[in-house]
Amino acid sequence: DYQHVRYEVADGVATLTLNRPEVLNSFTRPMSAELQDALRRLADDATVRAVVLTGAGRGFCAGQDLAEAVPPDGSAPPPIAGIVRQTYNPVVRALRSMEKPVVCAVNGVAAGAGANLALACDIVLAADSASFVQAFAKIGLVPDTGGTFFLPRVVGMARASALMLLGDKLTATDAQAMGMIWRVVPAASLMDEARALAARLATQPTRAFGLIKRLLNASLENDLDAQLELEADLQAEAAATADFREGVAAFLGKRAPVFLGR
Ligand code: T3D
Repeated sequence: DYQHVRYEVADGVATLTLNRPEVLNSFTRPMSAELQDALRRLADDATVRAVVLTGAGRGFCAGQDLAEAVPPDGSAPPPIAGIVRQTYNPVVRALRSMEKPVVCAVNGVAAGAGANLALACDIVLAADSASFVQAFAKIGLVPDTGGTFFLPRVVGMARASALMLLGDKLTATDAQAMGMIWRVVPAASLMDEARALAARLATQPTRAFGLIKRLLNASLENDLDAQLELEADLQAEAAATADFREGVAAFLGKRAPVFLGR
């Protein structure tokens, strides 16, 4: 029921595909609205225990649709602060607060907001043909979509600065080498690998995964004492789950655990 996002669920795994391939899945407000709606649905759907985010066609996402940002007919562009707050910020928040793992399958170029969308996901796989571009400064903008928050934390200030100031295209292999993404895979097997990874995650203790995400989010800003306290609190939540009881019983019984995600 979406026009610009494909939404498929099978065996506990949801696949969201940005679907404007003719413009490398660049973001319009309608596409973002659909993505936000899809992410809300997934967050609330207990049968979904892992998510794959990818793009249709040869690109992953080329960031803001520049024809929408600066209408070719000369009409006034919409106010940008509002666009960033309504189009990008809620997507980043939804990905980070989603209490289930999101695997990003970067199938091609990820530019501007598209590059930073990938950084907001939990595990990033990229096709060997994919690339990452902090394209913003090339058109006189600053990075958004959480990029100035995540990129220096992920690759360090020196690399983040050069990537954002120069706007050079980074190959998937270089992105992996600098720790920006989890793994590069052959383009032909990207979706199989991403689905297999998500399928594996979907059989694991989903509640613990949600709590791990909460801890990792908090670790980006907490000091050690606050983080130790939060670990104690969330460990209590994890230990109260049926999956914890099952994990221990399976270990002691020398059998494979069957986690139900609760
Ligand atoms: O402004 C605001 O609202 C604030 C929010 C900002 C967030 C942002 O993301 S700002 C950054 C916006 N994105 C960019 O500046 C990237 C622009 N695109 C590119 O630099 C290149 O297209 C790529 C490096 C991504 C890929 O290059 P290439 O050579 O593989 O493909 P291409 O030929 O440039 O693009 C293919 C088609 O997609 C082409 O259309 P055509 O000629 O076939 O009709 C191209 O115009 C279109 N396309 C690519 N990116 C965008 C786009 N159309 C609209 N907006 C785009 N961002």
